[in-house]
Amino acid sequence: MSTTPRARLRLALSAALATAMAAAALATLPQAEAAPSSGLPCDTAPDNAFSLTASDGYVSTPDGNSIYMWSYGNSKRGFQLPGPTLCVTSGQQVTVVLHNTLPEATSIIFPGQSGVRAGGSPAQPQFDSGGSLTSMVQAAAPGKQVTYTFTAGSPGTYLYESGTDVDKQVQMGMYGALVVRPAGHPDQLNNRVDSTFNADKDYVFLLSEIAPDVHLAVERGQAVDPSSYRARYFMINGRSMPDTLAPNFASWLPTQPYSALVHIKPYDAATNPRPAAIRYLNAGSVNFPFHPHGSDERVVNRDGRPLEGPDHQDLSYLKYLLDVGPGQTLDVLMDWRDAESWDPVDNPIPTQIPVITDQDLVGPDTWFSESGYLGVKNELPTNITSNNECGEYYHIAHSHALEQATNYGAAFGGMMTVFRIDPPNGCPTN
Ligand SMILES: [Cu+2]
Repeated sequence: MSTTPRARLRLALSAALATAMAAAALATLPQAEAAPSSGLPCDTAPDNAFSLTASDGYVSTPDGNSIYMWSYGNSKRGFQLPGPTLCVTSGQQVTVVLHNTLPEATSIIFPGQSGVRAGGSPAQPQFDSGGSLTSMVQAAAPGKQVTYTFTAGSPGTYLYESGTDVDKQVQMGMYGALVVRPAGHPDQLNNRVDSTFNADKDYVFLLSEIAPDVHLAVERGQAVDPSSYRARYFMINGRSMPDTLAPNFASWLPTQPYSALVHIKPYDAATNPRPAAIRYLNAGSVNFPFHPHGSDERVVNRDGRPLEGPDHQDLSYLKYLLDVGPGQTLDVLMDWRDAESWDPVDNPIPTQIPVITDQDLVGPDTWFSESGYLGVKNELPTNITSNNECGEYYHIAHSHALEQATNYGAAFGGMMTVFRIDPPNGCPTN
């Protein structure tokens, strides 16, 4: 999608709205004070012993719909979509106890981890007496529990998801992210020094899709008709645009706690040398071709493995459009650079100010700061109120399969968010 002034206006209005909503949520919600408003809220546990409960619940979509889901919740907090982001360190022993409150058996598989045990035995596919596969791993019957253990493997990002009736249960929402950090280097994406990032700028983008007819059938206790599968909602971290911009633990999204707003500052060799980390995961059934506008990203891990040769040659690569395949994870480094070296005196690159009718598109408020350049706000026209706080940039980031950038067909929405870049010296109000 090109960034016409009109498109930029729409998305930036949403971004400014999200900023205001973030401030409101921080003022009212106790758990938001503990978590950053954007970025990765990790679930950690003493001895890495996690307790998850498989349960049902509802999520909301920006068009006012509400969808029946199944998911994994932290047993103390309850249902959420996606499941909690579990953060552990490579080489540590991890225990996950799964309590099943669903009406049918369910389980967890940990793709990319080796030596997984379930109930004390090696994790392995399960068959009925007739030899048909019933589950890819030992499952918990309704009302029962099962314990999985493994030693956290190669640093990187992994899906965890249901291994039972996979097509249905994963579509119903049975997925989450597992982040494995390098021992001693929580600020690296892998064991390589060149994967170092700004530890305060660590983001998870768990991509998924919802086919509402499947959810309605399960809610009504009816058989799922595979031919009725048609994805209508596309999510980042269980939310669709513009909900993706709301802060972590926003009170109005009680079962969808994770933001997808990226909030960074420009690269600066002295004051901001480290890139942000973004961890892409695809829990859906089709490719999600995702890109942020304005910047390439450097892919350093794929499926929890570093991109390097047999002699540790660096095989990471810069990419504009990341085609994230089903079940795949990509860990990337991302920074934003002032490519044109703008300077208000020495290099005042011309910029085109949108005409006033475009700025007025959605009422008397506008995002535009009357300057095309980071950190500068010019005088605003009469009767114009700026939602741009301090001359910050907003870059849209979205799936380039444009039906995935909709809410039930209505553009723009779906698998879309915003990267916010504050001026080098920060934003006084944020
Ligand atoms: Cu685009």
